[in-house]
Amino acid sequence: MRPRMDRPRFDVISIFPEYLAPLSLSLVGKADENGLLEIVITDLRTFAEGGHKSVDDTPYGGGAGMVMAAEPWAKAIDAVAENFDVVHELIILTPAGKKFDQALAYELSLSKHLIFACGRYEGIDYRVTEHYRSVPNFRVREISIGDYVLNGGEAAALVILEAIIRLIPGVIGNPASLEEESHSIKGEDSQHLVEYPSYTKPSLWRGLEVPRVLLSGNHAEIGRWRSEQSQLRTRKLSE
Ligand code: JEW
Repeated sequence: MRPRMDRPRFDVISIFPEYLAPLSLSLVGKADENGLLEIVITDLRTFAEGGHKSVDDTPYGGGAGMVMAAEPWAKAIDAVAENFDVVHELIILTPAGKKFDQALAYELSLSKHLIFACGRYEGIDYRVTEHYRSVPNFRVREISIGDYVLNGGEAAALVILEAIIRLIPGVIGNPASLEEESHSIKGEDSQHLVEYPSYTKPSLWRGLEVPRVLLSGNHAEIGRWRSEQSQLRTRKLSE
């Protein structure tokens, strides 16, 4: 019997399943425990053949390093997809992918089933991407978290999962904080405002005072000051 997809499901496939352990902690882990969503980690090596359970091989065309073979990936992806009669968003982490941003986090937070394929070495045989682009009910996205070098997709998957899962209704206690953020989404260009600086008690700490306006209780003035600070910081970033 197919499980009813009454909550979003997140599958993560990796040869380092222990790297994904943080997913059972904090906000994300609590959302899992509370039944708001389901996260399942799969060890790719479970789907490797032979005594060595090898998942990689030398690259066609030569060059340094190893490439992850297509077949273990296809077996793992088919296995996590077969139980669910929904659209499967297959997220392939790769530095050659589309840069992840908040707009993409919102879009992905509406999905019922996300599958994260975390490669290692020189990445995954590209035919995995090509193949699933032609499989019905699959939508394939190649995503990067930024222009820097990582050793594999696991850290990228953790970042993307946290950004998506906190947008799922019920995961964050205070929807007002989501509301406030949604203003920073509009304008997909980099001209949107960054946050103003925040302070808490004590009002004097190591000789540093909290800006006086924040202690004034004048909310109109506080609002103006914060918006001015956001603009100053935004301008500073683009210098
Ligand atoms: C990412 C998956 C799998 C990096 C960012 N970096 C890099 C790189 C790698 C192999 C070949 C060429 C470049 C390492 N690597 C990954 C890196 C995702 C893999 C192997 C990645 N987002 N996602 N910034």
